[in-house]
Amino acid sequence: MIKKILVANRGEIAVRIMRSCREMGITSVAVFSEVDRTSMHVRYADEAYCIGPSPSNESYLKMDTILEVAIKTNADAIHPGYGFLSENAEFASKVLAAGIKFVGPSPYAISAMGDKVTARELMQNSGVPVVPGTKKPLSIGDDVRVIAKEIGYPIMIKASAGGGGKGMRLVKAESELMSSFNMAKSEALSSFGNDTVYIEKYIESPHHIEFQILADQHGNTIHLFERECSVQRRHQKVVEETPSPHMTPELRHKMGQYAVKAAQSVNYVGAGTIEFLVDDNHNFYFLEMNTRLQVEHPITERITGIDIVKEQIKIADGEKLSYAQDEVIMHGHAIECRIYAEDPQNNFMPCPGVIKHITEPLGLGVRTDGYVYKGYEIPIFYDPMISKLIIWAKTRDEAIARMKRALYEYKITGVKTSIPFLEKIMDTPDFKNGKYDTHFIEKNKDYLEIGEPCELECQDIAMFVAYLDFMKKQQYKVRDNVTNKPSAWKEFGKKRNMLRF
Ligand code: MV4
Repeated sequence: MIKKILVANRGEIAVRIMRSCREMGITSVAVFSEVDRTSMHVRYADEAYCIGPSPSNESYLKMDTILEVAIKTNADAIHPGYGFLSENAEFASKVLAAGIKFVGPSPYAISAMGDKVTARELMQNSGVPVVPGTKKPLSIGDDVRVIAKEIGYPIMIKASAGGGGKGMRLVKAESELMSSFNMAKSEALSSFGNDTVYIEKYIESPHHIEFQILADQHGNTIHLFERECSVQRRHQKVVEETPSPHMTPELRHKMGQYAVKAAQSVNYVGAGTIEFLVDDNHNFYFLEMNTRLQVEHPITERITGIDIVKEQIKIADGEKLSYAQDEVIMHGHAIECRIYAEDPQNNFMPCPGVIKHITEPLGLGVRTDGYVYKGYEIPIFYDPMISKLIIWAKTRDEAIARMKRALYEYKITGVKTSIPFLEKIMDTPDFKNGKYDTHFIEKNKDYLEIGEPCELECQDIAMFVAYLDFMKKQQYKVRDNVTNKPSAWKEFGKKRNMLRF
């Protein structure tokens, strides 16, 4: 029985994982870098240990240090979250070798899917449709020109060790082929220490649709429907929704079956995601598999009612899946907006700094998965995503209206955030109509321009006026209106604050 889990991560996802641990009666252990001493995951955890200096490669990526903490604290399992060591097969092996459960798939599944050429081969052998392209790794003797011509331009050259858009090159004509090919190879070598590349036909205006998978150790594999992830900027997702407005029940059924097949081809265990490109004619192609919990998992949780982290932990503990495929029912519509500490008016530059004020939206159908608090300083060392706003409603239109209401309520000062940009997206006709693909942001860039800088200044001024008003009220003592003595609530509030922080 898993009684204690070390969470090898930080930020919102570390808190998210610990929340499920708490509900399951599992003790949580946090690890943190020097700059993260005051971070929320450290406060939330039952125990917390410093594992080194602030740069990730001196702390959150230190496999042996993290393992040492797990062993010393008697943790039964390690949850890697996303990013950092989550898709590192060597780490998964080391965890297992230490007799600790890894909340994730086998090292074999991680490395097979991490190598995109191997993943394509596995899929083809299982009959899962892949993007037309090279069947084997390109080798020195191959005539790249002939291969590219056979596939037909435009083509994409991708790094086998890449993924998520890293080390990708679009080639429109043979004249650009060799220089792009050589650049792709040397880029792959310097970024991933592996210069293997492969070629795919370029799919012009695809949708990026992924399926959530759950698989237990007893051979049961199910999917939890799709997520539409086409709203991206520089290969970073900005808005995700489920169900996809591009989906039909027939296509969902077909893609769901292939997603399950894809996972079964590597004897997958745990939560995973199968990414597809889908064209306007509903042709779909396997793109890659992510062998971890994803940032956008909460929208799936919201429409299915399934706590994916809880399922991950139960699976790692050897339990059978709690649901059969026909027991997984979709209810309503969910949208997630990722809130970044970035300046949308200055080329989305990361905007680290101190949170002066934060008010989070509340009310029916609203969830926020965040970790920052008033007075917290966002470090420069990690991802600038500070929160995820997850909205549910019965219909897509209602979900968009509710998202706009929640974005309106979301007040963060001290740092610039992507909130005004997200509000614009919710107002864009192509988004409102559900008629968008991976080129959405580029196509609508004039519409998405944030025109009124004074709007942001006004928010600051409004917050300052509210603050002055608050300070004025502070001058009056809070009194019990019956006895006229200082109210006991005041003392109670102080005690609670001391206990919590
Ligand atoms: C593609 C593609 C079109 N054709 N491959 C980008 C992220 C990574 N997961 C794979 N990606 C793509 N691969 C072929 N053969 C389109 C994308 C793609 C994309 C491309 C340009 C701009 C935004 C994009 C968003 C999602 C996917």
